[in-house]
Amino acid sequence: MSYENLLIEHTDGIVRITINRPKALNALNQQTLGELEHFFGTDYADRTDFSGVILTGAGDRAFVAGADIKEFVAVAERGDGQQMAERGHEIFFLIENFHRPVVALINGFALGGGCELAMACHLRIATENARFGQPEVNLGIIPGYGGTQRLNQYIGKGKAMELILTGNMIDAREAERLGLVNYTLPHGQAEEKAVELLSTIATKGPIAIQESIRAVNSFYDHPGGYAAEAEAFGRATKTADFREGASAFVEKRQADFRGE
Ligand code: CO8
Repeated sequence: MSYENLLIEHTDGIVRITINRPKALNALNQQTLGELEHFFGTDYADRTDFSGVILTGAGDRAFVAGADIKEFVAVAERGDGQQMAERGHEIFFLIENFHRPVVALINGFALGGGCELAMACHLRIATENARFGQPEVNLGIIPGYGGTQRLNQYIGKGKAMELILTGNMIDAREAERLGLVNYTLPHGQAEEKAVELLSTIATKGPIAIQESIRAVNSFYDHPGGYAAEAEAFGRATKTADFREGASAFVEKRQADFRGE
């Protein structure tokens, strides 16, 4: 499979993946999700000729600004929101359980599915202009790619609830203070830090690294929460509020929610 929306580069034993849709602030459309699935689930699933992955977004404005809203408006017509969320969960589990460490290099907006993608990675390094949030309520829906589960894990229920219910964004320093990112650094230094961390990890036993990832993840192995999220996401995408929220985004206006 050739990649349309992912740039893949090998340097010094590290694979850099750049999500390359800068005009849409690197929003995750189905093609991009499929390519991530192929990279982590097939292409590189059994390869051992690299020590880790750096995942980032093209340009200097966004890591990933969420699921592609213009594309998923059609979910309201098709009625398959739950299945879409379940598919996203499976792809993000591939990243979370990948046999080599994956560092998200967050170089701008990490919103909705973008924040969820960063949280599925093993480590997160933010540049100083990075902004994080789960703004799905602005669209009349809820996080659907694991945000209701993983945000709790990183920052605790109280702050996770606040971010999910308000849709507010936080900056990189606040994200670091809350434990959502490992480091916040100026642009040039952030990538160096990612390389430094992966280089340190590369000197350890690869089996120990793989088993550590499995064991740490097993602490959070509560599939019921993800199923509940997918069901709730599916219900939310069947509402008039979602159609209004998505239309308002496309038309660049404030949404008028009726609770219907
Ligand atoms: N999807 C599609 N296009 C997007 C997205 C997106 N998520 N974000 C930005 N864009 C596009 C804009 O439409 C715009 O395109 P155009 O130039 O053609 O008008 C371009 O990127 C630049 O964006 P803006 O002009 O809006 O730039 P601003 O600097 O004014 O604003 C923001 C930047 C604040 C990031 C703003 O673009 C924004 O709010 N984006 C949406 C963020 C958002 O709501 N993300 C969550 C999406 S929902 C989600 O992720 C759910 C995940 C689960 C889905 C499961 C099943 C599908």
